Amino acid sequence: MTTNVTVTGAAGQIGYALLFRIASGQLLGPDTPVRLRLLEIPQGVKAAEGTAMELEDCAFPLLEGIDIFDNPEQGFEGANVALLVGARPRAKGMERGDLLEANGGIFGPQGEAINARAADDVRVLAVGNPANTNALIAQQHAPDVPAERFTAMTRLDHNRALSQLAGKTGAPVSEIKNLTIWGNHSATQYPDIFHATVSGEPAAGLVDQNWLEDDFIPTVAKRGAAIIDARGASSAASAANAAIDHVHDWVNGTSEDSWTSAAIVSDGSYGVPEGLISSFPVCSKGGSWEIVQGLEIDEFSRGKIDTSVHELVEERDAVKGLGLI
Ligand code: NAX
Repeated sequence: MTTNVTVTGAAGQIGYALLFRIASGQLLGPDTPVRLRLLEIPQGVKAAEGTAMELEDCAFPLLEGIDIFDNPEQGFEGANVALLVGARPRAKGMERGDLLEANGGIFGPQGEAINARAADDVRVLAVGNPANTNALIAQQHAPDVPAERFTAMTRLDHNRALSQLAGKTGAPVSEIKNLTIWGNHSATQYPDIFHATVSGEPAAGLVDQNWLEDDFIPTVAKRGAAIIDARGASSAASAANAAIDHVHDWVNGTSEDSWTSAAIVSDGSYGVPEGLISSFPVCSKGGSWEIVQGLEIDEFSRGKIDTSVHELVEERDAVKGLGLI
């Protein structure tokens, strides 16, 4: 059956890196035809049309159609997968409250449109920043959609952490299992190696605490800024790749031998307040994310998790205070 995939911010740089991979079958698998629904603001429609022309020129066998919209109701009509990429970036001198408010103006109406128009099985991934809180805003505006269908992306952070640990230990990425990103997709996130293994060995035994605290954690958490510094533009292909990984695993299931990370609605696990959209160690089974339970959290990790979760609580309280949820 054809799957309708709505991508917001389709004319942006992540959109450009994402759409061709969706159309080629990498999002949902080689047997699933897709219909793309590109949602942009009016100023972005012409560029989205250009991208659509290029998509046509690829003659992807799985791509059954492309439609472009500048209003959310039409954009989310029948959506089975909704990738919320378009967001309001932080302008110079913008306070956090202004940023949250501007994004509330985007993600609130999009949540309502998803509630009213999307398919019953819709799965939503917020990529646009602040991703966790944008996902929360959308979720709160979609009371008829099960809350667990709203997620935010920390898979890029997860992949960055895999790659850093692989580089340090000299092992291939495929040998690293059970890393976790906890908390917010922000500089407070906590990449946790204490349950990870490298070729079956506990990762924490292979690296020292100084490297962990002074190198690994800040490198992963600040990688986005380092990319901007080097490239003169924010991560795009790697962000698109992570969005593909997230949705692919959500729909098709994670492998038996490792978990991954995703920001999903908390059920109170690991002391994360219920209802927050926070990153956890997760597996996907039968098309749903499940939080990996029963991990021991030592004092160091507890402090790091609490700091990031506290930031999410503050963001939630701020959007509540602004009347956005
Ligand atoms: P761009 O500025 O290249 O593109 C954003 C696009 O969104 C533009 O075409 C704009 O017209 C469109 N847009 C804005 N408001 C919209 C709305 N209301 N409806 C539909 N479209 C709208 O940004 P890009 O580099 O593609 O990044 C997109 C978002 O991803 C940003 O918020 C960015 O911060 C976030 N990121 C999130 C990451 C994550 O790991 N969660 C990592 C990469 C990235 O930084």
